[in-house]
Amino acid sequence: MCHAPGGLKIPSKIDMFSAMSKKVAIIVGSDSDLGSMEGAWQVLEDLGIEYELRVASAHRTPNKVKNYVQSAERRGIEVIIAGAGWAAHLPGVVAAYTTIPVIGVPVDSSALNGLDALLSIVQMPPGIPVATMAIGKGGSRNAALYAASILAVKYPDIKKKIKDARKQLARKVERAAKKHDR
Ligand code: C2R
Repeated sequence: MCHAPGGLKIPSKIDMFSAMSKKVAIIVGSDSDLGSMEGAWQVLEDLGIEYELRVASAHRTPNKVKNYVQSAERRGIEVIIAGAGWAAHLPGVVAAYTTIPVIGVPVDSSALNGLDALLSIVQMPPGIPVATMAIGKGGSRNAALYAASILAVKYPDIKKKIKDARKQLARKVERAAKKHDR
């Protein structure tokens, strides 16, 4: 950030470059979802994929959702992950405002433990699809991996990182097998 006369903050060239290189946007319906959703940014950070995170609600801040999604498309975001609990309309509404692929994560924040959110996200009527992950923390990690797979079609370095992560996962299973197989 550069400081111009009058206290104005102007993004430096470096800021502009890193903002442009952000490929994934994560939107959560409430800050109460952050605990369930943190696996998404942990996985993206492990894979070295730039992302941005916003709290915005289709129910409570509909204009923010619309403006943010439209700006994300203009700025070159390539995949959006949207996580919400209860009657989780957020991922579907996000998908309505863009042709960027949207991955929905049902958050287990209600008395129905996320089953309500799962059905709200997965049962999109034909026309505006949302790729739906498992409920909760596992789903948020898979959302990031799925986002990486979408990006890997275009970016060979991301493809290699996914393959390396899978090899690591296999090694973990083998280590456990060595310990327990009998
Ligand atoms: P609070 O904890 O803020 O009351 O939110 C959020 O994702 C959260 O899980 C409770 C739950 O409401 C969800 N929420 C949605 C939407 N906005 C908030 N499902 C939406 O627009 O779909």
